[in-house]
Amino acid sequence: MIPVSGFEGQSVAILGLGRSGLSAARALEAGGATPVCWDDNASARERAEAEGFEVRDLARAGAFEGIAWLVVSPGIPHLYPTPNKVVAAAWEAGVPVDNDIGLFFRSFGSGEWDMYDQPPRVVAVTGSNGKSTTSALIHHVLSEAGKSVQLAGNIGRGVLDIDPPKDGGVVVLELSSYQTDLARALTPDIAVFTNLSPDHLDRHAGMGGYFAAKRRLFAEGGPDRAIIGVDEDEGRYMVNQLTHGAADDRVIRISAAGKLSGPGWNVFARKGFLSEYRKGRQAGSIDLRQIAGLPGAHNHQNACAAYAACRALGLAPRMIEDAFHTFAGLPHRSQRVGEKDGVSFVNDSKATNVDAALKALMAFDNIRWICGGLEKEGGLDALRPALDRVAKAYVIGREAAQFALQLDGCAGEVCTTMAEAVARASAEAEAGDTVLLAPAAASFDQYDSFEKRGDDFIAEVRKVLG
Ligand code: UMA
Repeated sequence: MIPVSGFEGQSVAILGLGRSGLSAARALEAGGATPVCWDDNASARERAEAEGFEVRDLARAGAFEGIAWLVVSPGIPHLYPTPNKVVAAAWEAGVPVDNDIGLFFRSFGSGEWDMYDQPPRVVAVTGSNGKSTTSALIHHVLSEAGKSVQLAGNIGRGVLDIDPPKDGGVVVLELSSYQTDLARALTPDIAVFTNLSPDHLDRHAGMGGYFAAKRRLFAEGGPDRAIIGVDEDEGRYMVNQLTHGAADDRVIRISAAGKLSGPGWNVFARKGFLSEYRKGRQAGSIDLRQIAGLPGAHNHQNACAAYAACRALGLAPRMIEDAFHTFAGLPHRSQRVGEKDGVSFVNDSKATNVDAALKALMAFDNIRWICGGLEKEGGLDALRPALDRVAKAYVIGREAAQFALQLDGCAGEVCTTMAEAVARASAEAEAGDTVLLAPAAASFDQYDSFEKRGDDFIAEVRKVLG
């Protein structure tokens, strides 16, 4: 745990008692503060009480008396579509609002580091898609290289839960837009921006607000080194804002869309090969087609981002390449579940939006595509370029019929349930086909999370595999 400093003897309110809220409460207490906790869910409150924390209804009049700071969980709206009433009450009472990420950055440094040869460093990864895989891949490569490395953030572990870093240690943080938007301190050594496509628009009042939230990670005085995906205008804009000229190598540009040139530091994937150029000279190259854990152009972009981060940390190209070969991938992201009679089964339940589903589809041919669920804003038109890869769509979800109507570029069947979709897709699949779950929609109409949806797919596939 990283004890939170700066609040000794003060009361700090915590709203939301899930993974980030409870770890913040523990870390505040360890730093000498008194956490005052609230969650709208009674069982979450009971868990906090069982740990001995004070629970107080923070929406009650006068609840903020004597409170120095408010820490809000990422899943709780702090501004749009409307601010949570506790957040609004903190504004009214003049209490600064923050989150566990802000507390982490203000508490991370320690006096003990004076004795270290190499101060610990933080790599923070954000972007719409690929940030979990990129973060996990950086973590994997650094572990293989023998570094002391920890992984936390949006990937599932509260950032304050990590152990105090060792001499030369690295902390890799996956950060969502919810987290970067509210944090009052964001000072990673290296920051990565993978890509940008519409997501969570209700929480940011549209695309401008969503981009602004992610950009905070690169604000003035931000990271020593920025790694930026330049396949969208927003990435190119940010590179321009951060550099003092084309040769400025504090920014590493990455692309999975084609060759990057110029005198700066560039890493790109083209025709399955990753290339690194610095000052106009080639510094490294990897044949990504041989890396089983990173299939498809979207994973090649993740590979470029992770490679650049590891190079910025001083690792040799050969060491990174060797570690790529042993990366098993993450569950629910291009996850190979098995194969039977020449038919592959792949779980990409994490493809909760259209852009992620498009990338998943572009990684395969002859696809038996399981899709559908709670549709996000913007419709399905962006999927069109991939539909000629789809042999047939098997649509799940409560609104499956409505979803299927929008897929007029390929054959489709309304299946509604996962069991039906897997049974139908596997019955119709021929050798060489891939049965791919890439829903292009959230899971919440039928499941608690995309993980549960992916687990259901795996359970149904196992029945087929026997
Ligand atoms: N709650 C309220 N009032 C509300 C809403 C929620 O009291 O109006 C309470 C709930 O009852 C619950 C708690 O808040 O007890 C949940 O807080 P949370 O949703 O922020 O969840 P945590 O368990 O703290 O998990 C958070 C991240 N969740 C979200 O951003 C929604 C986790 O990312 C992250 O792994 C974890 O912190 C540790 O850092 C998950 C996620 O879904 C994976 N992220 C989104 C995504 O990837 O798309 C952004």
